[in-house]
Amino acid sequence: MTEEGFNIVIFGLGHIGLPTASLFAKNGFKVVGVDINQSTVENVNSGISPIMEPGLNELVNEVVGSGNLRATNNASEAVKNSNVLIVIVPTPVDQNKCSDLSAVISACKMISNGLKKGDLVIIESTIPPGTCENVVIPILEESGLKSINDFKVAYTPERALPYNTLYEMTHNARVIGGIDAESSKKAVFLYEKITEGEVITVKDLMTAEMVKLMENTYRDTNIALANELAMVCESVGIDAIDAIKAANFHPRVNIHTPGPGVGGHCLSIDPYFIVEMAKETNNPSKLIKTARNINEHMPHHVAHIIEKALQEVDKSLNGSTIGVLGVAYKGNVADARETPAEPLIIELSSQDARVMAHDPHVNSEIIMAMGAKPVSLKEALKCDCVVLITDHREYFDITPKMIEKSVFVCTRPILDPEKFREEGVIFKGVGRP
Ligand code: SAJ
Repeated sequence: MTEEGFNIVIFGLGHIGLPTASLFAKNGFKVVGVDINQSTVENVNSGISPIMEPGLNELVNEVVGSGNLRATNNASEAVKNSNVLIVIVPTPVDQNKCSDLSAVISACKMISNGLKKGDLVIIESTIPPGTCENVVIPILEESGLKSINDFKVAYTPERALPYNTLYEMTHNARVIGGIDAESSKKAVFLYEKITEGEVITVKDLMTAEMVKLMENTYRDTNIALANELAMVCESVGIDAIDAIKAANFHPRVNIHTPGPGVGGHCLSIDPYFIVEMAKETNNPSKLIKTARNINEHMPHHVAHIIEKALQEVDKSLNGSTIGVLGVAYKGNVADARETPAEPLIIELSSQDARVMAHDPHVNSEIIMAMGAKPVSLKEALKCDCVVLITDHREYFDITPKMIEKSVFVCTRPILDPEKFREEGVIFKGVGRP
C-alpha cells in the first residue's frame, strides 16, 4: 500500500476533522474536506484555520499551499474522486440525553449516494456502541453494494486533548476496529502515517466504539467521586484538596480534581451514550448516571457556597454583585461549550444577583448570552463576591490585596487559602471547609 493509492475525503472540518485532514495532507495524502459551513470552506481554502488550536493555522496554510488539502461543500464530487471516506462530525445529546446521530446519518447518506467498490469508510465521531452495525452500514448498503465484499468499514475514535490536539494526534496510541481484518489493515496503514503512537486493533467495530466511551466515562466518574468527596469534606471541616493530594501518593490511587462541574463537548456527553445503551438492554448503568448527576449538580453547589460566604458579611445574593472569573469549560481554552459557568450564572441571576464575568479567552458575546455582563478583571475583583470558575493561567497571580470586598470563592485548587485568610479574605471553595 502507498499514499498515492489513497484519496481521502473527510466529512466535518471541526475541532478534530480539520487537524486530522491537515495531518493526512502533511503526510503526502491528497485530502478533500467536506463541510456544510460555507465560511469554514472559504477560510480553509484561503489557508486559514477557523479553529483556535496551537499550530493549526500554520499547518492548514502549509498543506493548502502545497495543494494536498482543499475544502468543499460539494460532497458528491468529493466522494466520486476518492476511495477513503472519513466521518468526523459532531454527535451531541438531545434534551432526553439520547444521542443525536443526525450529522453522522447525513454524512453517511452522502457517502452512500456515491459509494464505489473497494471504498473504505471510517467513522471517527463518538457514537453509541452498535451504531456502525445498525445505522452506518445499512445506510451505506442502500447504495446496492454489500459491506465486506464490496466496501470496507472501520471505526477509530479520536483521543486528542483540545488545545494540545496536534501533539496528541501525532503521539497518542490509536484504537481501530474493523468490520473484517482487511478493513482494520487498511485503516492501520493510514493512521500509522499520522501518529508515532502505537496503533492497536480490537476485535470489532463495537469494541472500538465502546473504548472511546469508556475513556471519557472513566474520567467523568472519577471527577464525580472527587466532587462527592469534596462536598463531604466541606461539611465536616476537612480540606479535601490536601486530603486528595496526600491520598494520591498511594501508588494505585489517582483521584481527580474536584471543581465547579464538568464541561466541554466530551466528558459531559459521552457517558450518556453508555447510559442509553444500558437502558435498551434492561441493565441500567447506575454508577455512570449518578456520576453525571453529581457533576451536573456542582454549579448549584457553588451557588450555595457563594450564598453562605455572603452571609458571613451580612449580605445575600439578592442585590449583591458577583464577579465570575472564567467562563471557559477549562483553563487556557476559549471553548465555553457545556461550561459549568453558564448554569451558575443563570442560577445567581435568578436569585437577583448582579453577575459580571471576565474571561481572557472567551469573547464578550458568549458571556452576554450566558446572562452576565462582560467586565475587565479589575472590575470583576471589585464585586461583593469574586468566584473563580476556570483555572486560566492569568488567575494564578491573584493576590489577597486584589480582592476588594474580601469574599472569594475559589472553585479550582490553584491558590493557597491560607495566604488569603491571613489577609482577612473570606476564602471558600469546592472541597474547602
Ligand atoms: N475536570 C475536573 N477535574 C479534573 C479534570 C477535569 O473538574 O480532574 C473538568 C475540566 O475542568 C473540564 C472537564 O472536566 O470542565 C473536561 O476536561 P478534560 O481536560 O478532562 O477533558 P476534555 O473534555 O477537554 O477532553 C477529553 C479527553 N479525554 C480524556 O482525557 C479521557 C480527550 O483526550 C478526548 O479526546 C476528549 O475528551 C474527547 O474529544 O472526547
